[in-house]
Amino acid sequence: MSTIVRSACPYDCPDTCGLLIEREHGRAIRVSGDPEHPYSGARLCPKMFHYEKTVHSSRRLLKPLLRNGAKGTGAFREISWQEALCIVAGRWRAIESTHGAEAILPYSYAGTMGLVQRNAGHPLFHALGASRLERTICSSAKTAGLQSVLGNTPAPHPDEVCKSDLVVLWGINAAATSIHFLERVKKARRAGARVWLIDTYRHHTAPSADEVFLVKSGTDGALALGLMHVLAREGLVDLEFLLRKATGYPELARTVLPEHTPERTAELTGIPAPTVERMAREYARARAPFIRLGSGLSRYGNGAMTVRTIATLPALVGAYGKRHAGLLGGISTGSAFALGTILREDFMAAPTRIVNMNRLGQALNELDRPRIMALYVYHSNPAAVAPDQNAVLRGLARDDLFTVVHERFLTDTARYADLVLPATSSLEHADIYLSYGSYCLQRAWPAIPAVGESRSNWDVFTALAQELGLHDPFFRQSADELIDRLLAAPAPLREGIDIGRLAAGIGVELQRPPWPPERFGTPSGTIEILNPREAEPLPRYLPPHSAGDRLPLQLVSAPSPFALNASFYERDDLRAKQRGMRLHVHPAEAAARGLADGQSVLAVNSLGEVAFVLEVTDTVPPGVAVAEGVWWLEFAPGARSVNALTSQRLTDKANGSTFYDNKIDLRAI
Ligand SMILES: Nc1nc2c(c(=O)[nH]1)N[C@H]1C(S)=C(S)[C@@H](COP(=O)(O)OP(=O)(O)OC[C@H]3O[C@@H](n4cnc5c(=O)[nH]c(N)nc54)[C@H](O)[C@@H]3O)O[C@H]1N2
Ligand SMILES: Nc1nc2c(c(=O)[nH]1)N[C@H]1C(S)=C(S)[C@@H](COP(=O)(O)OP(=O)(O)OC[C@H]3O[C@@H](n4cnc5c(=O)[nH]c(N)nc54)[C@H](O)[C@@H]3O)O[C@H]1N2
Ligand SMILES: [Mo]
Repeated sequence: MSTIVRSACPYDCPDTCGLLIEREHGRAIRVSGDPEHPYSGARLCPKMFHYEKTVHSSRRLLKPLLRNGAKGTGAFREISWQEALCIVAGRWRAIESTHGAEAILPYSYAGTMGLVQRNAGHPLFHALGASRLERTICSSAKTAGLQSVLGNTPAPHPDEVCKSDLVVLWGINAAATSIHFLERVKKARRAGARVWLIDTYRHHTAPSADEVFLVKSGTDGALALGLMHVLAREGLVDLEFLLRKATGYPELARTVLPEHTPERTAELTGIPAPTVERMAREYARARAPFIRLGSGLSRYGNGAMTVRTIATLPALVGAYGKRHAGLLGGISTGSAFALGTILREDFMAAPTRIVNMNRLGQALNELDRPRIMALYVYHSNPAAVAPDQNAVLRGLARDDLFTVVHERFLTDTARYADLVLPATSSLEHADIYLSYGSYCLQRAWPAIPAVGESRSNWDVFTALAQELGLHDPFFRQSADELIDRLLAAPAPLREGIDIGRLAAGIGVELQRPPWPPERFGTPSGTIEILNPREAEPLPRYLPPHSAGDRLPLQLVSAPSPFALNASFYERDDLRAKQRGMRLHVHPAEAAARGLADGQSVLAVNSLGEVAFVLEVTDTVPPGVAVAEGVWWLEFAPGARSVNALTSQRLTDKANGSTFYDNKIDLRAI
């Protein structure tokens, strides 16, 4: 007899879907979308549709493993949890006494997004006095760009898009990364809206758009300025709105916009001047133009400024003052909880060193005083996902580095560990989930018992705390007790939520923000086109890092619909759908090099060399090479995957990653 229980998708995706799990004899046998979930409903993506294949994969780690061969080779023997915890505590205490606790570095990101499991390590590492990780691999530059103009103004509810008449999908492959938002866009389209896609190649979302505009990588800021130039020149600006709700338009119009003529815009972006003019007119004429902004275009040296410039555009036509219009970059509902209750920065005796996660290669190889002697990786796979893979692997191979990896699978990172600890999947532990693409909140209880001897992040960190002799009662509570404590503290965003449904494990909606906003969340309460607190008070065009690079092809390493960064590569079915680790280039680029579809090729730059299977396709414009997915080395055609070609350089603000801002050349193998 099977039963159906509820759970939430734990992955780093804006949708955070509600799940129904069919359970039989302690195993998940079927996974489907929860029709009662207010945002995601019954449909699931191709990855979660068979989540049970991940949960019960024959690749799951079942016991703690101790290395008994060279690093990277994957040679381990099984040990008990008690031995494992004792080894970690012993090595950390020894490192602390010879090098200081800052020689210990935690490394985690977003393998699970639940508030408790994701942040479970912070209290322990703060209490130890370990180095702190600056977690800016994803979209910190995007956040900084949006904040510069809009402060902490809440984003529009995603349902607003349903009644827009012009939807601009700007640098977002929604068919891969936001399928439930795309459903809403399709609804708007059926009601007559036009849909534009502005991207670097024609991907899986292109069929859902009426028009696709391909920009040169990293130049979207110039496109936004060009559109604003035309709006200003042709009197299409809503001056009355700007006067009431924004500051700095006159300065922008006087000093920045004049040089961004359609001709100059065409030179910078590759979009023809008459098209720029037409886009501006149609955007201005729309009743409710709605921009959904992705994150890819912020992963460039100019990423924060690009986002800031795009965020300025809707102000010029008064779109921030209308229903069903404006801009949605991401939803921030962290204030629904007092996160300090989990993060416990107060456990730090004094502020410790901060290490940027995008520069792990540099940190492991070069950082000094103290040198990093212990690395603890949990729900992240830096050997695959971090930039400059050659530097990361060189660091991980250091014999004097004590590395612990807490994982569900023997990932590329786990292969370099001294000690591997088996982790539960989301179906096996408790958590509470916010979303960055909707206003939903969901609590989840374990749906099945832990697979093998796997343990949750929370359980491992509390066990380690005991082993290390940390006696604060904080470390003696269960994940559920911590969740109860979080829920007990009131917060305006949670007012009026359906407590009964939350307790039943059903997704509930937080308070909907008013849209359009009455007042903007900036110090002046207006849209700050001119922001006096910025080093650059006005938006302007900054070129990407790679503008100065002479190699011929821009490398765009974009999301795959059949993976999530380096997650889901354990799945044979999903890897088969990707048909191998491919590099997509235009027929002209292939012909110029005498390369044919399906051939093995080598992509090269100053950082590394990566073998791919070539895919020749006119969905990618000349001058661009697209690699979808972040492949495990185990399944790569050569010894490296895409991040051997990406650099550790950071964005213009907020120390973000620049994954897309790299160039390569290509040759036959
Ligand atoms: N299936 C799937 N779902 C995912 C992920 C995944 O890898 N696969 N990743 C998850 C994660 S971690 C995140 S952060 C979110 C969002 O994940 P993101 O990686 O931010 O993905 P998107 O927002 O869809 O945007 C990426 C798009 O930006 C485009 N792009 C790159 N450079 C430029 C440029 O210069 N200009 C323009 N206009 N476009 C550009 C790429 O071609 C791509 O289509 O999705 C999450 N969901
Ligand atoms: N070239 C290139 N590189 C990229 C990107 C790109 O677009 N191109 N995208 C970047 C982005 S946007 C992001 S957000 C990062 C993501 O980087 P990561 O957060 O490292 O993401 P994943 O690759 O999903 O790896 C997560 C790991 O966590 C493990 N895991 C899952 N649940 C649990 C758990 O409960 N406990 C423990 N201990 N482990 C668990 C999974 O098995 C998986 O191996 O990658 C970045 N890297
Ligand atoms: Mo991300």
